[in-house]
Amino acid sequence: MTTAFHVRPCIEWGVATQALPGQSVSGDAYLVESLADGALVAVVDGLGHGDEATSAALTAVAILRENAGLPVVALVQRCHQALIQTRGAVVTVASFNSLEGTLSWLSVGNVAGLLLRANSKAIPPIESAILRGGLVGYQLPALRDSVIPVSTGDLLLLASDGISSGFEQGVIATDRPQEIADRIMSRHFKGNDDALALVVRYLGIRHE
Ligand SMILES: [Mn+2]
Repeated sequence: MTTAFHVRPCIEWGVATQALPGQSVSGDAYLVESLADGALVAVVDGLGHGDEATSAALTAVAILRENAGLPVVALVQRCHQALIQTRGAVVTVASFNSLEGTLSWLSVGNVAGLLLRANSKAIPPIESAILRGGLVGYQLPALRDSVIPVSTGDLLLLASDGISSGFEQGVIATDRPQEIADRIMSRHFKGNDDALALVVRYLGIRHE
């Protein structure tokens, strides 16, 4: 007997974006890409704003999409090579592995990354991506990913610096990711920069 498993995406997600007032395009961009045994998500903030920032951010997103199955360190290295001719960008990339139940993440610059644990007794209840100074396409710090266990229901929040810090406060973790992203934007948009909030809930392995 052969059994064909259809594996559904291991995440659900929502995103909210807002350009700097007066700008028609945002220099912030994101990626959500399903993998055979996981998913890659990222938020990219092109330096400055306007068309050149958008170009840098979209170049990075294209590289991430084309190479989504690679480890996050290799992804950032490839983005760096591709962005040398651009203004550069800051980026946080996070790769879920649903076979191992892990999240591997890496930040260059100041795109905030937080993982809110579904288990209210988890210690710590919130994990933060380690933010290292640098600019992809210009100057990379030493690249090392962090790998942490991830459990069904855990909530990953990625936010560009157009979102004020403390944005995780008031998040109702049981809400739909799109509702959470919209509320973060309405409450924490600074107004002096492009802003993007990506909210991802890990669902674990789901066969059907
Ligand atoms: Mn920014």
